[in-house]
Amino acid sequence: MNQNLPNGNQIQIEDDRTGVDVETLKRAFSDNLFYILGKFSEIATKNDFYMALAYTIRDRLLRRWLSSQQTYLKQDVKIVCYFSAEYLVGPHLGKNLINLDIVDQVRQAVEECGLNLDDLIEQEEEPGLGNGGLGRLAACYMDSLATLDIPAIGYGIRYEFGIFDQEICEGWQVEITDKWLRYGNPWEIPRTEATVEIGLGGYTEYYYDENNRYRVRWIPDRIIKGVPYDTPILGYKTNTANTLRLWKAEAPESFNFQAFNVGDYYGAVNQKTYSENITKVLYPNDEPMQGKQLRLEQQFFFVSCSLQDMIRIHLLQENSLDNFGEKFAAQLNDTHPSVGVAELMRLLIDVHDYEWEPAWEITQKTFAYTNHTLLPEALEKWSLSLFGSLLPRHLEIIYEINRRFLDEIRTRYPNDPGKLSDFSLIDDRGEKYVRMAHLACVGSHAINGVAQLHTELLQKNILRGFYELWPQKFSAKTNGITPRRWMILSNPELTELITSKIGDRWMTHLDELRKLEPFADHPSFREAWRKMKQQVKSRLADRIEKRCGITVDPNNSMFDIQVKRIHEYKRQHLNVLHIITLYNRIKNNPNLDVVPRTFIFGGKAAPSYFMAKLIIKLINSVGEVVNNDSDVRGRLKVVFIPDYNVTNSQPVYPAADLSEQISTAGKEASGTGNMKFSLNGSLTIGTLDGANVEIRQEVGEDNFFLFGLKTDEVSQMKSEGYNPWEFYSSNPALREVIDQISSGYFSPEDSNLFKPLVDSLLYHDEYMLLADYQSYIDCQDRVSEAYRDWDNWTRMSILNTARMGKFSSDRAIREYCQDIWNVQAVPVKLEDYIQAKA
Ligand code: Z2T
Repeated sequence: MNQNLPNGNQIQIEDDRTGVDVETLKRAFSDNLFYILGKFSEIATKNDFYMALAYTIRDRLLRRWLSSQQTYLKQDVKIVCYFSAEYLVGPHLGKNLINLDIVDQVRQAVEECGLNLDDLIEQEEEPGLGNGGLGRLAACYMDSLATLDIPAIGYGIRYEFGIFDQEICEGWQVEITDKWLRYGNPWEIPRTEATVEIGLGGYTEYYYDENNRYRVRWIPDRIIKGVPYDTPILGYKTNTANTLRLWKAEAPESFNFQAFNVGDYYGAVNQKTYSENITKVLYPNDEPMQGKQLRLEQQFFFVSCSLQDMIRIHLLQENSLDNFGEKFAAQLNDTHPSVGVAELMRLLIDVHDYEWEPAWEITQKTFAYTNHTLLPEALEKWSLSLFGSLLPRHLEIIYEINRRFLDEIRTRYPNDPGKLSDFSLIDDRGEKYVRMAHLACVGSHAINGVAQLHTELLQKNILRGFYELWPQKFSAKTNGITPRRWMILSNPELTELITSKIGDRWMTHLDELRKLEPFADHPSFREAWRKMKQQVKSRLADRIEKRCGITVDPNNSMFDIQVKRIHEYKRQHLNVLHIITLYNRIKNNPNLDVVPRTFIFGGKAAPSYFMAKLIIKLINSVGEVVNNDSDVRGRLKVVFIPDYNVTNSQPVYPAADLSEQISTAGKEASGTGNMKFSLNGSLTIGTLDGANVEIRQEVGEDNFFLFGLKTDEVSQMKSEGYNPWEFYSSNPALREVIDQISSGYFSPEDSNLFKPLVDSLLYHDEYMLLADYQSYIDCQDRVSEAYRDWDNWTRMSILNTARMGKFSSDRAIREYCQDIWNVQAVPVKLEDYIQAKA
C-alpha cells in the first residue's frame, strides 16, 4: 500500500500490515510479538500471544477504517450518531476475523506457529460496558450499521470498570470488580487531539453582547476534560468501518498549578481523582433508577462531549450550524442521554448565537428517542435541587421548553387544566423532579418502542398524552440481533449445516433462511440437524462440567435454559416452581416416566437488589437438593452458570432445546435473548410479552409453547383485587412447592432463608406467579410430551430457525434509516493513497 508524505512524495507501507496470506500473517504475528509486546515465544504468555494476534488483526482493519472516515469527510454525508450510556460489544477478535473473512488463514497461520486460534480468542477479556439487553442492542446496531454501509458513530462512556464479574459462593452472588483494562486494550486508539471540556455546577449570568443583545452564559465551577477513545466497528465483508467513540474523564491539567504553588500538592492530585471518577464505573442496575449525582454527571459528561464533537466535525465542512439536523441523526438510547436536548439548545443559543426558535427546530430535527421500558420505577427523573445545582443553565432551558410546551397544551386543551401537570416536564406532585422521558419526547421528532406490543402499551399508558398530541411521531421498531455474532461466530456447526443447503446469502439477508423450510420434511436433514444439536450440546456440557463440576447429559436430557438479568418480572422463580413440581412428582413415584431435563440458569442481579440475589440462592439451593437426590437418578439437573456475559453466553444459545421467556405479560419491553435462542433452533415457552408475540407470529402457533395471562388479563385481575393466596390454597401441588420453600426443605441450615421470597409471593405477588403457575405447568407438560417425539421436535426446531429472518438487526436498522434517520448507504472504496493532511 502506498501513502503520501507531507511533501507529496510517495512511500510504500509494509505489506506485513495488510497482507492476509498465511505466510504474511505469521510474519506479522511474530513481528508484533517482538516489537509491540517485547517478547519472543519462549517467554511469551498466552495473553502475549493473544495481544500479538489482536494487533495483527487491528492492522488489517485500519485501512478500511481510515478509508471510511476519509469517504465520509469528502462526500459530506449524513451520519447516524447513536447516543448510548452502554455498549456490550463482546470480545472483538473472533468477530473481526469473521467480518474480515480471514478466519481460515488466521487459523492456519496460528496453528503453524504451534498455537490454537480458539484458545487465543478465549483469552480476550470482553469490555462489559453495559448491563443487558439495552447495551447489547447498541452493539448489534453498530454491527448492522457498518454492514449496511451506513456512516455512524457510537457515542458513549469508557467506563474503567464495567459490569462486575460474578462469582457464586455457597449459592450466593458475590461481585468482583471488572478490571477489563488491566492488560491493555489493543482495539482502541486514544484521540487526545479531539479532547473537549465540559462544565458542571456553578451559576448562570446575564450580559449584553457586543451587538447589545441580551445573553445568558453558564459559569460552571468545575471543568472536566473528555478524551475520546476510538474503536473500529467493521461491517461484515464490506469496507465500511465505523467508530465507537467512548469518552474518558480527566482533570483539565494533570496538576492544578495554583494549588501546587501554595503547596497543596495532595489537594491538586485529589482534584484529579475527583474528575476522573466520572467515568470510573458503570451503574449495575438494569431497570430501577437510582437518583445518584454521579450518574447524572456521567450522562451529561458523555452527551456534552459528543455534541461538541459533532459540532466540531460539522464546522470542518460548513460555516454554520443551520443544517446540523440534515447532517446528523442523533438517536437517544432510552432517556440516559436525554439531557442532550437541553445541552444542544445551550450550545446553539449561548455558544453559537442562535435565537430560540431556530435552535429548537434544529434540536427537534436532530434527536429521536427510543423507549426501552414500561416499568414505572425505571423511568428516569432527577430531583430539581440536584439537577439545578449540577446543571443550572440546563434547568433554565428546560423551564423555557416547558413554558412554551405548556402554552401549546393550554391551546389544545383549553378546558382541561389537569392536562398541564400530566404533560409538564416537571413533576410537582410532591418533591419536584425533571421527567426525562417528557424532555426526550418534546425534544425529538420521532419516538419509538422496541416491539409492537411495547409500542402499543407506550401509546396507551405511560406516553398516552404525547401519542394523542403527536401520533405521527410514534412508531414501533422491533428489536433485532446480528446473525454474525449470534449465529456465524457462536454456532459454527449450525452455520455450516445451513450453508450446505441454501448457500451463504442468509448471513446478510436473514429472510433467506426461509429456504430451509422444505428441508424440515427431509428425514436425512432432520437427522443431520439432530446430530448437530447433540454436538453443540456436548460442547456446553463439557464447559459446565469444567466450570461448575456438574455432570449433565447432552444426549438424553432436554436443555431448558433461562439466561438474562435476574429480575422478579422476568420470573426466574416461576421456573424454579416448575423444577420443584417435577421433583415432587418423582419423589412421589420414583419410577415415573419423566422426560429428563437439564435446567440451566445464568444472569447477574443488581448488587442492591436483595430479592434478585435471593432468587439466585434459591436456584442453587434447589439444585443442591435435586442434583444429589438418589431418587432423581440424574433425570433432573439444575445448573447456575456463573458470570453470565457476552463471552459466556455464546456457547449457551446454540445448545438450548427450550428457551424460557416467561415474564409477566406487559413487563418485558422486547427481549432479545428470545431471538438468539429461536434463531439457533430452540423452541420457546413464553408469555405473550414483548417480542415473543411477534416471534410466535413468525414461527407459527404450533411451533411455540404459549401460556399465561395476557396483558389485559393481568391489568384486569389486578384492578379486581388479585389475591395470590386463593391460588395457593386451591392448588395442592402449588401449595406443596411453596410450603417446601418456606419450611426450609431447600435450606436446612436456615429454615427462614427464603421467607422474604415466599411472603412476597403469598401477600403481594406483584408479578402474578401464582396466577400463572398452573398454566405454566400444563404448558411444560405439553413441552415434555412434544420432546418425546424427537422427529417432530426437530422439525419444529428447523422451522424456528427458518422463520427468524425478521429478527435480524439489519432489518431493524433499515427501518430506522428509512423511517427515522433519513440516511443512505455510502459504499467505501479502499483508498490506495491516503491523503496526508495538507
Ligand atoms: C435494559 O437492558 C432494558 C431496558 C431498560 O430500561 C434498561 C436496560 Cl439496562 C430502562 C432492556 C429491556 O428490558 C428489554 O426488554 C429490551 O429487549 C432491551 O432493553 C433492548 O431494547
